[in-house]
Amino acid sequence: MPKGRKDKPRLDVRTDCTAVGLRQAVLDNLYYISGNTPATASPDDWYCAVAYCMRDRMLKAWNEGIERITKALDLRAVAYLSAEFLIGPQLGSNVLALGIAEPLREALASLGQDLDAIVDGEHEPGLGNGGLGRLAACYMDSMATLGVPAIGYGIHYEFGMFTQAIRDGWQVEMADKWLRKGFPWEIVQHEFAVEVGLGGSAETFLDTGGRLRVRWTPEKRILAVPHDIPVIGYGGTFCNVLRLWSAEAVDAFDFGSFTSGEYGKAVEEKILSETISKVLYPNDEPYQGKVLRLGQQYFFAAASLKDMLRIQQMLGKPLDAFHTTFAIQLNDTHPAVAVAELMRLFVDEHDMEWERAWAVTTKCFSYTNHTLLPEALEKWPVELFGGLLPRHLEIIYEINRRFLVEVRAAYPGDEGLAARLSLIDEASPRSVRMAHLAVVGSHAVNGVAALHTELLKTHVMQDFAAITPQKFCNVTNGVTPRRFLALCNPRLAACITSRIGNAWINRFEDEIVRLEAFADDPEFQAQWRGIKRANKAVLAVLAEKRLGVALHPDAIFDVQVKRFHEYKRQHLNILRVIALYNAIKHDPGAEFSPLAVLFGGKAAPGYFMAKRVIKLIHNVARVVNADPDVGGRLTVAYIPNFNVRVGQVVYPAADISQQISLAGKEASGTGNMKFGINGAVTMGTLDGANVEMRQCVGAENFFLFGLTAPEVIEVKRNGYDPRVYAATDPVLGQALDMVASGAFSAGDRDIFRPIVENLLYQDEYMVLADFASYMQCQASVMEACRDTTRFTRMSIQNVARLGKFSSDRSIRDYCRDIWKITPELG
Ligand code: NBG
Repeated sequence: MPKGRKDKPRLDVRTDCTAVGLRQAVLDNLYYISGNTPATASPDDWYCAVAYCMRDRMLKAWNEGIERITKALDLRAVAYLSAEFLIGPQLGSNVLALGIAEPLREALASLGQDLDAIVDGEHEPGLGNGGLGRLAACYMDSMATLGVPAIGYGIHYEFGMFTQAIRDGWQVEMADKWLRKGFPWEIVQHEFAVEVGLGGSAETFLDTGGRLRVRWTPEKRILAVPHDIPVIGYGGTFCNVLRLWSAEAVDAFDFGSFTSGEYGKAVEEKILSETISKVLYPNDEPYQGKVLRLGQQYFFAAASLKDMLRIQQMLGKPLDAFHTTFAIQLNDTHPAVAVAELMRLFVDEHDMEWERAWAVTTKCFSYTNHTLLPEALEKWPVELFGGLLPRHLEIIYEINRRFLVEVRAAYPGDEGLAARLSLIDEASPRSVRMAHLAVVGSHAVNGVAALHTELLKTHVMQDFAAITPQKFCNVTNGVTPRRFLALCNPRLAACITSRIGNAWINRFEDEIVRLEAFADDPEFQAQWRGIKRANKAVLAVLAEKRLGVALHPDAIFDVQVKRFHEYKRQHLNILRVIALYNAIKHDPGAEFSPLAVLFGGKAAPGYFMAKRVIKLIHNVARVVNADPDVGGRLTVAYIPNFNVRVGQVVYPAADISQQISLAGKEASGTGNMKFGINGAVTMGTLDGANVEMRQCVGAENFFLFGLTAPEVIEVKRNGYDPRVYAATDPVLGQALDMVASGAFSAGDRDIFRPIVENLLYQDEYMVLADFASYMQCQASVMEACRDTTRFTRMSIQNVARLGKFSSDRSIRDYCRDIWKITPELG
């Protein structure tokens, strides 16, 4: 440095958070990473430059987070094992966590760029199907915000959830190439890659000490390469990591084959290995027979456990203290094979006594069940399982043998009980019951809403609850108020903050209730309505642009967005629309408050009925929207390709949230909560978490209809005949007749016959039984909406009273009741 020159303090463009520093940092990243100047940069280049800027500012906390887990001897961390993490767009939420939106906005504006446009341009990673994967992401957010050390372990799918397009009303699936332009948030950690075996055989041998041991010789080895994504908590100081494994070939290129001219064979291994993490399986498809899916499950469970053991060894802690380092949460049964793998590692590879290994294993694991639908409980045919994981099958048999010895000792003579509890279903084909493996291998099992846990204990897992009642507990789901209020609804967030300060963002449970004081304040009410209207206008622009459908922001926005499944009953909703349409047609002059009914959600590609319901919605929309008698008072729209990003526009714009599953079928639901905290009032059944939401908001702030779970069982027991309902309710009868007679399909009577016949002759989810009650409920909704003061109060009270449904509360519950971890912050 030449003498005498006055040193200006050096601007650290890698961490500075002023507008000036951020501006320079964006320019530097633009130039040094993508080789662009502002003159040549594309929107993607700008996005990447800003993303790297944020990542740079997360690295300190990120590294501290990794050190925390790998250096602190007395610390217990959560290992959250989940086949899905539906993390959604990253830029907006990271900017929010770091708290630098304003200087960043200013920096970008000075470069002629708009932060919101850049945020909107992000292509989200669709690494999940729906609620389960999104829940995992909300929990990662809450753990980082509360200061709970955690690693999320999952799969780095090359193709996530398919992109949905609609052609002539039918769903068309397209590959989701989310990695095409790279993913700036992740860091690939080649040095922590591990090998995972598959197939082959297991044999016994005598070790040097003369002991009988088992050795598994896999036929195939695959390299699992970790891709780390930072998960930073609100406030920007605490950071955890999401570690997603991608499959690579151990030897990507067989030079021998290449030199002998077999070019295809030279890369065969690479192609086969990479298949493992190629694509996310859509749910709602039968599990049977998908060997690749079991391969995926084992792949990520095994890689994650190896990684944890590496950390344990790095800490210098003995293996039988493994449970003091990690609380391993099984998010559904997808990673349940980890129970057998940890036993294999302990017993076969580290020569631990079976009893000791089992004691440590069961202290590590806990299991969350997410479904009551019997067809969704995973079962693997023994033959398929043994072919892929021969040693694990033996271990499962041994776990089962010991378990059944205990059962028979405690309940002598009750062979029925032993058969029901067995990890093996003896019915043909014999199969491994993954939920049973998860329950037996865990010290805690939880359902995801009070009703769901109750039904688990009294029905689906009744026998386990009888023999080990202490294992069962409830942790009601929650959603992060950061993404699903602060980020997605900035107008409402600012309005709330102006009244109660901003502590609600990370203390939602305690703070949001203070909004109650303003529920009847006319000025606040007017502001509240203005915000809802503005949010609806935003959605209306999107609908106009993407669908060519005109939605009026003064209409009531009535929304059902979620995966398509018969138990969720989108067909009940569309039958309601048809009935309302008929009412208008019957008396076009009668008063009818404008109503916009919106749908969104994907159907599994192989789910015939769900796809047909999507088509029916489109056809009904075409007829209703074009009818001059309706005159725009009833509008139907289907928003394609529903994902996290679309959700962030939809939730803030809803007046009415449709949560209409048949009671006893939806484990919890989380969309219900996302709508609720954005001020939508629920029209719903007593199912899943709706039950608790209604308790919190009060019956007067919830539109209830339908059979209760016990009534469902009762009606079915007495022999449910849907035709009786169709014959005795003329409104329902007419709606069904219209669908059947081709009123929405230009006279084609075939296209929707499967739906109508299924409803009339089967109706497993009791659409017809709940229809009349749903229509009555609709009448009370219309009445409530006519009284704007009353409806606004309902909306405010929904937000104010839903503090419980923050995922921060859920994580505190897990920490206290299951993981025995004390959050470091908050
Ligand atoms: C889903 C349930 C939802 C629940 C989420 C998250 C599966 C297997 N289950 O009701 O259907 O909200 O899990 O717990 O995806």
